[in-house]
Amino acid sequence: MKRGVVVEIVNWKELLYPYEQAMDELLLKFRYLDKECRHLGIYSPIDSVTGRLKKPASILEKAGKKQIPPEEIEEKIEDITGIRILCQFVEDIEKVVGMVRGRKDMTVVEERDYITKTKASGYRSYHMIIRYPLSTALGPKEVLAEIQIRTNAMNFWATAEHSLRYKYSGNIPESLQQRLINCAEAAFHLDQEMSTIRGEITNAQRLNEIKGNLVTNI
Ligand code: 0O2
Repeated sequence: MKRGVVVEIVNWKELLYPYEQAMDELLLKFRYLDKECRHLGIYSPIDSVTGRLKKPASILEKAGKKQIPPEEIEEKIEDITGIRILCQFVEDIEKVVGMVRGRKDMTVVEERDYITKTKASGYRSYHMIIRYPLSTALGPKEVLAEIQIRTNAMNFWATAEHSLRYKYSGNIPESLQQRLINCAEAAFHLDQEMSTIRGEITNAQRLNEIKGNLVTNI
């Protein structure tokens, strides 16, 4: 089907509205999970949470690439709502994964571990596809959403590589690609090194938080 025809068939505003609601709700829930851990004085494996709604052009591009007809976009494109959870340390990723698996307000339908199975590009991240129930003005509705869980180092690399992929329309020159692979390896080693002093860092952060709370409570 031609792109112009698809643009006309899909009512984007109507289609995207529940996905925006899902993004807002999930952002709030994961941010509160982090906030609650800090409030209780227990270690939070979450460093920060962001979300994005896939743009119609990007949805169309993916649908075209995967030959998905317009009526199947909602069931087949799993990352219209995208949540990204950043962690300080690699070890925190499995803690977040466990937290997501244990939740009663969402169902995990698929997991993709690009950390153990690093992509050829050098990309590392843990992806979880969830089915998320919404209460909308038109009644109950379920949407799919993708949660990407990665360290700050993995994210630094992925964000830079994503910009380059966009700039070169997916065809990054060979020499640059090799340097990106070198950078991915450096990020991997950074994560490894940071893990070796994890205890020191988290203890220092806890102390700083306690000191900060004492100052604000005066
Ligand atoms: P955006 O702008 O983030 O939405 P496919 O698109 O077929 O490769 P699939 O099957 O939908 O992927 O699922 P996958 O690979 O689990 O997740 C795709 C998303 O993961 C991408 O979304 C990126 O966000 C991220 N990703 C996957 N591979 C790479 C990579 O090599 N480099 C970077 N920087 N990110 C990657 P979109 O739709 O491509 O982009």
